[in-house]
Amino acid sequence: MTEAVQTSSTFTPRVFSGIQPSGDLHLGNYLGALKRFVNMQNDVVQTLYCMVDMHAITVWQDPADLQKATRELCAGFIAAGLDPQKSILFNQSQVPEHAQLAWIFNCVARMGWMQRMTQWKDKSGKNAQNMSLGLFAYPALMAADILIYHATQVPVGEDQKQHLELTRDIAAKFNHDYGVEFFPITEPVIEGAATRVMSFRDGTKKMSKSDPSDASRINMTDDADTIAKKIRKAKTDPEALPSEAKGLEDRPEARNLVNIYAGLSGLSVDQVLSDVGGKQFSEFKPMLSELAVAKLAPISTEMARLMQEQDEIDKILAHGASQAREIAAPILKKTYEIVGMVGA
Ligand code: AQP
Repeated sequence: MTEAVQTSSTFTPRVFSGIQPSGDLHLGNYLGALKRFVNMQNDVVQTLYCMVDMHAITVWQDPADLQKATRELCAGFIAAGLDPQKSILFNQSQVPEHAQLAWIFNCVARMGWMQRMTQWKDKSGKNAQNMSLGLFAYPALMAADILIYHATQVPVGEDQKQHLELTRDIAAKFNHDYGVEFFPITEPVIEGAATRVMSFRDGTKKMSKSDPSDASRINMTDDADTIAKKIRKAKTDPEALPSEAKGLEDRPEARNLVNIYAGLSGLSVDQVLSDVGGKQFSEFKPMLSELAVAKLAPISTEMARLMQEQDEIDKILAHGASQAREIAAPILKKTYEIVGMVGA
């Protein structure tokens, strides 16, 4: 049995999170994840943020689109406030240790655990037999993304909570099976008013890159007119806004727009409602548009500028990948030793 090298209580605080370059970065990704990546950049010692291109190919991606989306995502990270001098920014496929650890975790995780994942069930639907094996194994790769850095905190949107729980289960089972305390039991960080931004067309469905309707989401590349038009057309109900949060129960579309206002302004839902309670949507939507344009237009302008400097983006990704490998390689080596791989 291998000796424990580090116990959970002694893990250095480290933040990891990722976003898939599987389409346009949208408002849900921004409020649920990216905006909070930026806040944490200033809070903790080391932050690693990844463009998870290997996750993206679990469903078909046109190669040229994948390249463009990866660079655009990196531009979005930087335009939103991530600083390559402070955070390690890289794309997943440049750090092969993710895939190597994922194989070990494929052998730790159980089929039943994967079958219970709601994202797998939602994405595979009635067509599971035709889905890629990668889509099924997605949460084991996600566990590897996190644990290859011994990350202790992972900022994510609400939809990733179950995958984070599975990451904890994989770490605990590995530690138990091999009699070590090698992997930390990572904490999900799911905070703020907008941890689950919903579609503008259906307040019961998550805002998502893969929704075929572009009107269902605000893309971070949308210009001011497009943002205003999408908010104007967003589905609502005929009632005026309530003055208290409990008045939003059973009103998913109204709740969504109020949550977005709170997320963008930094106010709590109660504070927003104390200002806008009693107003009709005809009055509230222009307020929301103005706020969204003020917060998002500078990001999209900066993204467009950075996209003109692709060599610079590629350099940032390559440099970030080499920094990430410095952390990942010894953790993989130790994992191989624990597992009993000769030559590790
Ligand atoms: N609607 C959302 N509200 C709040 N947070 C969200 N996130 C995604 N959608 C929302 C958070 O963004 C981060 C990156 O997500 P991802 O791109 O890796 O995967 P996803 O959750 O599957 O996002 P999409 O847009 O729905 O992509 P597709 O359509 O390709 O599957 C995560 O932290 C996520 O919680």
